[in-house]
Amino acid sequence: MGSQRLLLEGQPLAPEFKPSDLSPIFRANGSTMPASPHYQDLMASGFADYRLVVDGLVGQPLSLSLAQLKAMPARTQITRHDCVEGWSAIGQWTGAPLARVLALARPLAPARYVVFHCADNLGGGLDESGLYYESIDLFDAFHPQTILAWALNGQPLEVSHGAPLRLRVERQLGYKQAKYIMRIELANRMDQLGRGKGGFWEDRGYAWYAGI
Ligand SMILES: Nc1nc2c(c(=O)[nH]1)N[C@H]1C(S)=C(S)[C@@H](COP(=O)(O)O)O[C@H]1N2
Ligand SMILES: [Mo]
Repeated sequence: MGSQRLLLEGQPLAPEFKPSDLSPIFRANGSTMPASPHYQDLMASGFADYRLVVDGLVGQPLSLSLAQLKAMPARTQITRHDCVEGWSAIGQWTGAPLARVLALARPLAPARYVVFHCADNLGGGLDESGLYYESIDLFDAFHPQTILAWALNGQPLEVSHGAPLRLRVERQLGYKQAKYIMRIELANRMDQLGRGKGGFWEDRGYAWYAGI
């Protein structure tokens, strides 16, 4: 992570591709249909009642509808997704730059991490201990290609790919790309979240920094 940060100091972009490079099929992985009644209700109404909550160490907590997120200036990028399980796919993502959402929420000085709380319980069971979550630091959060994506290949995000909103943080591996984002929390430590390692897979042994 240290050497990558040195090399990436100027926030260079991850490679972007041409429309002709798009993968014919972008496979879905991990959760593909959150089972919670709350998510099922949101899905049934086309996410009209969805709200993205932004809270924690912020000066201005937010609650944004999908329409509000889509009305923000969007960024579109064609990038390659790399999953640790050994597959990759090139897709075109469109969404609101996370930096813009954070600018509205105004992170407070002690904030160090951006935590994404998701709707799906990949760990199974009935309690919340298996809910998917992820986190990145502010360096990656403010990168121009870090977006809250609501479209893949020009179409509204399908449920299997994380509808209505998923993260793209293009210089890291697949498991960092949180799908089904319900809440974004600004935090200054990770040891009180989940099992303390900063993400669902991190809690199960994966590295927190998944730089490519
Ligand atoms: N909420 C949530 N986000 C998730 C996952 C998941 O199971 N739940 N799986 C991760 C993994 S391992 C990968 S490779 C990608 C897969 O994204 P895709 O389904 O759009 O291909 O999502 C990541 N984000
Ligand atoms: Mo993955």
